[in-house]
Amino acid sequence: NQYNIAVVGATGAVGQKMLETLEDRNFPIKELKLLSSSRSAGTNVTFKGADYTVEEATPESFENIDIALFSAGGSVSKKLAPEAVKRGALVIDNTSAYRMDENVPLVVPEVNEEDIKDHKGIIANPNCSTIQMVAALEPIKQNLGLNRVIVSTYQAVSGAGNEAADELREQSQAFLNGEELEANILPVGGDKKHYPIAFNALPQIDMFQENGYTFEEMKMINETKKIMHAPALQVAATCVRLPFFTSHAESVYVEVEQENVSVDQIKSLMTEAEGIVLEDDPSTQSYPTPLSSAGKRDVFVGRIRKDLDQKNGFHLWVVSDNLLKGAAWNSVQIAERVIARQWL
Ligand code: 11C
Repeated sequence: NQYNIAVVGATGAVGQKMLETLEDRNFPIKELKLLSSSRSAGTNVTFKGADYTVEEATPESFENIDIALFSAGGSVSKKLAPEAVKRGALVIDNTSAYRMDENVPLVVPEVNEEDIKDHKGIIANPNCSTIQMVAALEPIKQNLGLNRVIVSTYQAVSGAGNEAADELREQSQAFLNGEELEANILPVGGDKKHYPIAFNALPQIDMFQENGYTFEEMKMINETKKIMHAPALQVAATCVRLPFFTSHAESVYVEVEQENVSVDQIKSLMTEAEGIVLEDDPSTQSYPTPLSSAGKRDVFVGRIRKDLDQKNGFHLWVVSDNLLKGAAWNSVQIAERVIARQWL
């Protein structure tokens, strides 16, 4: 069987990776429609050697579409995802528009694939920093029980889109030339103040919420509980943007339920888990980094240590390509599972 696929937001950082991933996976595509906001319509894009012109997304664009992959921002998803569903398409939405909607499954296939079957036309793809963390946490929860998670992130600029990546490039050049740095986008396009990201670290990703956490931090907290079916899990997050282009890294502290757990037990769980690669050997300085994981679909885990004071506490270092497992690959993986399990 082959399917009619629409990619909404085809010219964005995630949209481009969606196309690369569909091509790499040789996804069974009958017809491909590339859509965007009016601003990027008319752009030419190549897929499997053929040229496509990106069209402006309208409700009628979704006639005869089987699966629509959305990543053109929350407002586009809010407006057009219901139109796509009305016309019979399954929407896999990579924005935060529907993630916490109780009628919408929020899915990381390695963690909660079965939730897909309850979909009512929309399946949400979680936030990138959430996806890689829950992929590593789930085998721990399943086998050892999990009470508490405290995460600090080290996130790439591409999470904030192509314009943020351009800003890092320009500021880095300017910094090395001894020029003044111009900041117009980061930490958040829509916020009042902007700070340079080049040679800097910004402890703000997305807008501040009333409780003092940023929206990115609250996404990690709320999405983790929903995906893992663990409303009582204690989760705290601090999200930080750093000056590199690809892959998010995370320092994750966990407290497990089971007593007397060893580091080797956690290492074995990571080795056996689907989609996880263990890179952890201090004797050979083996651990994952943003550069070493960029362009790969897996989640990489290293630096596993026992806490020195808390007997059930462990520290992990979790790294993954934010545009692949964090976005495009997770979405395409959901589409593959939907087809394999006949849940369309
Ligand atoms: C970032 N995690 O790195 C964000 C990007 O909710 O899908 C992903 C935003 C989202 O800025």
